[in-house]
Amino acid sequence: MYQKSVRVAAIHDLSGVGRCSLSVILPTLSAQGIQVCPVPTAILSTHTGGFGDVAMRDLTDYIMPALEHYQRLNYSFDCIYSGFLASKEQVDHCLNFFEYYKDSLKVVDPVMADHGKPYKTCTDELRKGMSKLVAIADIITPNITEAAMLLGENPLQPDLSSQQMKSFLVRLSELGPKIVVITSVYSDGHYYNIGYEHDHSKFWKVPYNIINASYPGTGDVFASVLTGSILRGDSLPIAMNRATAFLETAIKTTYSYSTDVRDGIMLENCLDFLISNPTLCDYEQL
Ligand code: PXL
Repeated sequence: MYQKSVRVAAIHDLSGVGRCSLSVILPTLSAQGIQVCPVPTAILSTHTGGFGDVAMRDLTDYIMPALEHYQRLNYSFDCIYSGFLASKEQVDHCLNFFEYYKDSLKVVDPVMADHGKPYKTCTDELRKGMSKLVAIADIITPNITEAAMLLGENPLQPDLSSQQMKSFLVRLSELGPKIVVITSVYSDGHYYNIGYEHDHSKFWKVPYNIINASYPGTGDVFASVLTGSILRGDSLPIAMNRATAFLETAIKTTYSYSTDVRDGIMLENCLDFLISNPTLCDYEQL
């Protein structure tokens, strides 16, 4: 019997080395039983985090013809999921995707920055464009630096109280998305991924242990596991739990091998966790 799989159009770059963007989004969602249709925004030899001069081909003029082809085919997607964009023009192309597939789940990962600093490729215009995408999204998944940038606050955020965490979540939701998840939030000696569901007025947090290394691509993996989990019907706190637990496993596995951090997390060693899809319930209310 033919079983239709859940299908996602993933609008992200393809970086050859460094395990980020489509290189991790494809296996992560596939292991969760989701079909990924990549719409590459750019092709890069490596990510932009520490490998020196990158060979890059900007694919700005590819996205609209790809959308037009899918329109001619009357092809459907259950979810449109955008991330790293290579130019400000790509914001409008993503908006066209989101507008055409208006009944699909709209996930925007506003990839712009980390650890208090914008990525080299993040211009002021791209930052403004990301706010437009956030405004039409159902779900957004910024890290704390990106969350602060979207709200016009200092990208370097200090220790946050529960009230401040809730304020971040609510103010981002007021920009448009009904579900907001912020990663890498530091509060009172612990790290958390935090979330908010506007429709249920519920706040969630999932704590995690931090290790002394920072790997690229972890935000992409987090957002992909979260998206896959929600598309499979999990609740928001369980999806946050699954994404956090998977990353904790993958990061600790990688750290044990003392690899070059620029190579990212050893995803391929850990995919069994996503395939077996264990029952989880380790979340807290914020
Ligand atoms: O993981 C975010 C990301 C995506 N794509 C490219 C990047 C980065 C982060 O550095 O450089 C090209």
